[in-house]
Amino acid sequence: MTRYEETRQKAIEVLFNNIVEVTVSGITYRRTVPSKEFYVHQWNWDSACVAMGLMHVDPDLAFDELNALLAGQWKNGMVPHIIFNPDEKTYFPGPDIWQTHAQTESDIVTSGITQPPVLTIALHYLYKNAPTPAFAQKCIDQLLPKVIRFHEYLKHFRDPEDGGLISIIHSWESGVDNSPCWDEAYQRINIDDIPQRIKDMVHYYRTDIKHADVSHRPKFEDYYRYLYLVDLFKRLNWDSERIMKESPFCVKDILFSSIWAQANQSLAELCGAIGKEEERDRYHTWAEQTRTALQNNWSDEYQQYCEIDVAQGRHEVIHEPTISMFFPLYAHATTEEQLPKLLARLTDPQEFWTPYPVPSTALNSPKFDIARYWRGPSWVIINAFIIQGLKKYKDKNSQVDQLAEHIIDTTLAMIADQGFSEYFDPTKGGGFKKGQDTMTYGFGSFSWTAAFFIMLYDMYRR
Ligand code: 9WN
Repeated sequence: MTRYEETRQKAIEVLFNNIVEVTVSGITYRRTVPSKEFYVHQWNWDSACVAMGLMHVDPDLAFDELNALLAGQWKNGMVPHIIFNPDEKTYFPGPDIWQTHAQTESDIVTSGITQPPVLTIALHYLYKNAPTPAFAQKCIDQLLPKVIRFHEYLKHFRDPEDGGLISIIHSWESGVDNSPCWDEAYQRINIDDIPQRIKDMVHYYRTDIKHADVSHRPKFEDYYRYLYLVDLFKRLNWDSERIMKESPFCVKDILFSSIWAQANQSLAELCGAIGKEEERDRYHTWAEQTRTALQNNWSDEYQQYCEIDVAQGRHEVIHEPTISMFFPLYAHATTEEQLPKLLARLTDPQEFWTPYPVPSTALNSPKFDIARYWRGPSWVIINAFIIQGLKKYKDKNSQVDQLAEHIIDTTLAMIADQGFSEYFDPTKGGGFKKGQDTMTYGFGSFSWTAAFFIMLYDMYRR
């Protein structure tokens, strides 16, 4: 067996080991947790990525993963970012903090915000690779209607201006929780104005730093703000319209919107494949609209796509040098003019072209922090999206395919050498000494790291 075949085998073990069965109101759901070391519930975009990886191993497990995720859908169509396991009490903030019971369609307990709609892309992946016509039909009958409702929710509540870009109301929705992108927007929530009871709650209940190195995780000030928003939304009775108007954090997110564009593209193709032409055209139009909006958010001044802070009627450009700027590649939104400019940044060794790319924040940014969560380390999920984004341009620019191939090599090597960590030191590369240096951060035996190893290996190297 080759080294990568062995790693693939280990990846399958990681995934199988992270599968749990949860019974709610007599129905048993089979789903994967991101890591048993800390993330003991089901997360939205993690599960969507895992479902695609599982599709290469056991399609029924892939189906169950999406089915369990969509079972937590809200009455208004939102698919929450966490579907809780009521038997698990260690993760903070748990269901008692969110108090969203009245919002779900079932007795399943969830968080009250969402995450990038990778799940639509996953559903399309399951459908395209269905082992039997019956499997494909099950995807259409049981999952597609719920995914359509999720899209209608996002369009209606998160793009009320109908401009194509999605607003997020909490940085947890972006998936890149403490990215420098959010620093300025969060400054608006003055730490001194946050009630002491929220700070006390964070100090008393915060569990992540009991399990992980405190220097790898978001800071206390971040957590105060995260929980301040949760508390506010709860006081607004989880009314999406009011939250959009009143939240001090509301940002048009490039990463989320890029996934949204591809999700609409996937949904359009899926609807087209089953003869739903009206729906196909509708979601295709949405995909196009978002691509145009992303293109228009390119800034010549900052040489990147920029988020926009739109909280309470503002319109302020955010231009932090982070991996979010590469996501329009995945949306297939990057224009011929923008492409070389974007690639110049990706391949700059001072910025993103490190021995183990792609660092979540540019190396030369004053905000780069080698070990802290989304402020420096390389994440496999991000690499996987950037690789697939670059691959969309391989016929347009000869350099692009080489870059994608390089990131595939480094990503697979990083996992084969270092294991299935949550995130990795982007700088060590060849200088890494086995047994002496550490390159891995966050929690171990991580599901999406394993899932993407399987996918990237099977798609590009097997
Ligand atoms: C909050 C599960 C999730 C990922 C996110 C990642 C992290 C949670 C946390 O873990 O967020 O949602 O507690 O830190 O930032 O992208 O989905 O892996």
